Amino acid sequence: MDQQGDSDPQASDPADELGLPEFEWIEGVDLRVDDYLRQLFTPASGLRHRVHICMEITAQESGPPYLGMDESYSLTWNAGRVLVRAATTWGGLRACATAYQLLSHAELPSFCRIEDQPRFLWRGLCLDVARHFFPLPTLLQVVEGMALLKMNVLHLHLTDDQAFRFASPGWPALASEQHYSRQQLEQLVAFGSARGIRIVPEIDMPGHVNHWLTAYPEWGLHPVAPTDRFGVHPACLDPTREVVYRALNVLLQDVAEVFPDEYIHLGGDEVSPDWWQQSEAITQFMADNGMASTQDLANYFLQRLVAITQGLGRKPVAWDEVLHPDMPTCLVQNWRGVTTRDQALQLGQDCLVSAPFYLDLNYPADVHYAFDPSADQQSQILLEDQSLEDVRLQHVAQGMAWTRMWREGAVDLVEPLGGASVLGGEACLWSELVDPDTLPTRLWSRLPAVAERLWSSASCRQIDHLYERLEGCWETLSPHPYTHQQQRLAGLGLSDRQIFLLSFLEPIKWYGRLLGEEALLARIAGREMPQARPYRVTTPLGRAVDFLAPESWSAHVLAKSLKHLGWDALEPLRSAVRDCPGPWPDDVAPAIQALGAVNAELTACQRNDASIKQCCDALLALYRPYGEYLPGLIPPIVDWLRSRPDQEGR
Ligand code: TNX
Repeated sequence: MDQQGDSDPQASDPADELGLPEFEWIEGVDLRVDDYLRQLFTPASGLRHRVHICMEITAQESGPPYLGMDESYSLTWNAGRVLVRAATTWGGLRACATAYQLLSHAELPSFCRIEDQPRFLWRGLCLDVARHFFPLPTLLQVVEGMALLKMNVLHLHLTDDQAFRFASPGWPALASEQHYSRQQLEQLVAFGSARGIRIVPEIDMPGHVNHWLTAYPEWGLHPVAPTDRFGVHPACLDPTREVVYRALNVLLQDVAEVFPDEYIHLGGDEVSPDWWQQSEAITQFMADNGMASTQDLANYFLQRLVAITQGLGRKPVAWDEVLHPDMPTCLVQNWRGVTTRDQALQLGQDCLVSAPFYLDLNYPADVHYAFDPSADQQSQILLEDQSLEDVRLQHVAQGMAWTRMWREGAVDLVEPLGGASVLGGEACLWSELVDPDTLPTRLWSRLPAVAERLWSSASCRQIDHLYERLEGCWETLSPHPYTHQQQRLAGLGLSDRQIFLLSFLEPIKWYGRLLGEEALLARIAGREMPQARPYRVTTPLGRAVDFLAPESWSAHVLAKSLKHLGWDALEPLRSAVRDCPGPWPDDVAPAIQALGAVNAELTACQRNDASIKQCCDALLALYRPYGEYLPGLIPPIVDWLRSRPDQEGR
């Protein structure tokens, strides 16, 4: 690094002289970028450096963002001055995010130069706004955070069995009581556009339509009652009736009017074949049209739907269940394990990778980060298998192994057909167990890791520094996920000391919470038991487990200080356990007791009453779910114990 700026008085300005940055435009102001700069760099943004920002953007774009927009930029930081050059508005926006991140750091080199461009064109977040409703201000906050992470697609899963969040003028009875007005969606689209983020709507069909059929039963086969349960429902559209396609034409036209994006997501996931198989009229229709299976029928539905979508001048996206040898051109979103990506490419379909990026599974950030959307299938399968061995996922490994059945039909891809490619990927946050109040810890805790995977080069893999970089991102995101966790736990009436102890716990992983023990075991045994699931749409999400981040940050901090301080690092934890303050909420108490047992094992080990090996074994035996809680502090303590030089002979 060039040290020439060290003597520049501006770079070493004392804090009391920090003012707003000065902006300078070379050749014409790009209003969108100028607006973003002024939003980012306000007196409230707590900048630690006084700066002069000079922008040069060659081509200003006036329309909404689109797939393939040029997001490249260069940024030079030289002793208090930032010079940004970008070919387009989009690169200018990304440069603003980088400048903001850079300048939020306390320590800066006096000089640096960044040449930057995204690796993938599609860097999205799929947010399920159907199972739980997220009001417009929350969505705007999500877009704001995504922009800082240089993401560019917010995919809104607008409809599902439980609710329909889009108001279609053509079919007014579809919208649930809680839905977005046209004006709100336009506001969202406009804000996305201001930040270079496309809003892609999803209307999920022909399954996941229970709610639709409560309003328009004539589009299905049987009457249905509203549902507040999760899991696959039998309700399905009737793909043999023309009235259904006429209705969908109107509906998608209404959607296209509000959302300018080139793509519309048509769903297509988890279609229960029961209704179709049981209907004489449908089986007759299949026989008449030479369809051998309900997959063929689903593909017929997709063909009709894609034709409607194209008729509206739009392109279709659908979940990977739509894979079929005769499928129409459709961007495929992979979610059922890693192998559906290559099945899509083999069929000549472009693909989005999502399977490794499910944020609702409560996995640690590094697990997501390890997956590269373009890596060869064999190495991805290996990673999937390795995660079954990951000690942090052991408690759900049996359930995760169940997903190996998704590998059926996997292909050995030699060359994608017709130049099909991976356009990028999306993190997915399904909201059965997420509402606006629990969103910040669920989303921001790990989204930056996926965002970096989708933006940065494949060679960027420093897992060691990942958590430091995450911390840097959280400082700029609102709300900070761990501050939010503290606040919400305090809101439950818990004391500081209790919150300190709780912060070493995590919610259990995979679908452990959503399925509950009974339904989880039934699923593993091949007998799905939706009626045994513990949660419904109406179950309040207000217990400690709902506010705890998926990954214990206190455990990370502990891991670091163990390295420096050794046993002393454990003292705050151990003293908190010793004067374990009660009372505890019933659901938390067993996990807190487990922390007591952890403390007892550590005490025995420190006094040489137990060997390090015995202590590690005992700790790992304690590392299991206590209800919905997992003592997240155990793996780092075991790692530290095992790394101790004196372990031999003990
Ligand atoms: C499967 S992922 C679904 C969603 C659920 C999710 C979590 C996908 C395309 N479909 O309907 O929310 O599992 O249970």
